[in-house]
Amino acid sequence: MRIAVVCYPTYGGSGVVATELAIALAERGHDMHVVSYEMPFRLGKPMPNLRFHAVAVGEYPLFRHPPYTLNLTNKLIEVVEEHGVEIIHTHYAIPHAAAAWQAREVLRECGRKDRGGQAVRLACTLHGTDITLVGRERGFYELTRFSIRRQDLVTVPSAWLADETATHFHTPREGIQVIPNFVDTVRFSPVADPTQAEWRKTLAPPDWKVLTHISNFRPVKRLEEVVGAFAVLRRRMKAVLVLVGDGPELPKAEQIARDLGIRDDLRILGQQRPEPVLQASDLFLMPSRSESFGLAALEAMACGVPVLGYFAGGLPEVVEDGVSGLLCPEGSDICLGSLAANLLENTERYAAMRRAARERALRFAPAPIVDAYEKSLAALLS
Ligand code: GMT
Repeated sequence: MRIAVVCYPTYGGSGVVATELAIALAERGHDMHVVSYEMPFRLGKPMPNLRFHAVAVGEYPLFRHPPYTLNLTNKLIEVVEEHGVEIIHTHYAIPHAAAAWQAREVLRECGRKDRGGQAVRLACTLHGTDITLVGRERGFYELTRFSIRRQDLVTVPSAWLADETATHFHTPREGIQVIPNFVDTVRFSPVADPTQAEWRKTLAPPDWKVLTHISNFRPVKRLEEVVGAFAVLRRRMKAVLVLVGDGPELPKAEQIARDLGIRDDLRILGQQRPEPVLQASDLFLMPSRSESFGLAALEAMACGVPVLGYFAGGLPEVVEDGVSGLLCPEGSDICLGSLAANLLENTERYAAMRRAARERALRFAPAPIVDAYEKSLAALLS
């Protein structure tokens, strides 16, 4: 197959999934073209059949906001015609799904007959806030709904997001395919004892516990509840809270920690490769209320780190409560902190949960999930 993949290049789950999938499909011999405004950060591997096409953004004094969607549409038309692309696979609907639809309309009307672009098929993977938050804003809703309905294939990472899409975007539920996120279980793998992990010494004294949260620190991640849960646990044991990532909620979280007298127990690391931090962690906190899947939680589990979160969004489809992690009623950071402390105090239960977390993550290993994408994309051409 010849596929154009459209994604955001920055740190974030949708870009990671799009890039890893493009690499995996290229390894299977497909001709892959990644289209974005910058080279995605995980697309480091040179391969002859995996190319990156940068979208140059139009600058003109008249434009207060450069019209990126138009530049993207034009780039897609060009890539489809030049490389005989058969499928445009967009990740995150806004504005990618609309740009792909526009490109197809142009190609249908005036694409070169000898290039086959007139028959290009459209696939879109919805990731989360394109449906639960941004896509529902009045300024985006109608076009997002329309362009989702114009796709030949729509996939989502969880049944929960499929239901949300059907309910709020009036898309037939049976037409939405659930294909979960996947994790490289070799790159993300546990160490036998997290207290001996390479990074541990730099994070905490030997007898202290390490709790970790990794995200883009946007309001949807509930950073204040991460700190709240940690504060509950900290009253019962010596521990540090490691924060990896960057984003607008960080100053607020620091202030809450200051008010609670635990600011010195925060380890704010900024953007980091997640693996060494996860390998040195005892628990992972993800108290989002509308996480479509929780790729960061899956990466933690692959490193043998049990996850604590809420019975909310798609997280219960990833974390089995009481087995590979612990889930609380939505919004109860006190519950999260207490359960976390109970678990760390029970050495045997904790060890069993570490094993179960890794076992659960192995169910999301790349091969069968890439198979599912490959099959669904191939069906568009048959
Ligand atoms: O929806 C977003 O916030 C953006 C997106 C991203 O680019 O990070 O995250 C979503 O996609 C990931 C990959 O499918 C999921 O694992 C995340 O759960 C999801 N985030 C949310 O739903 C908040």
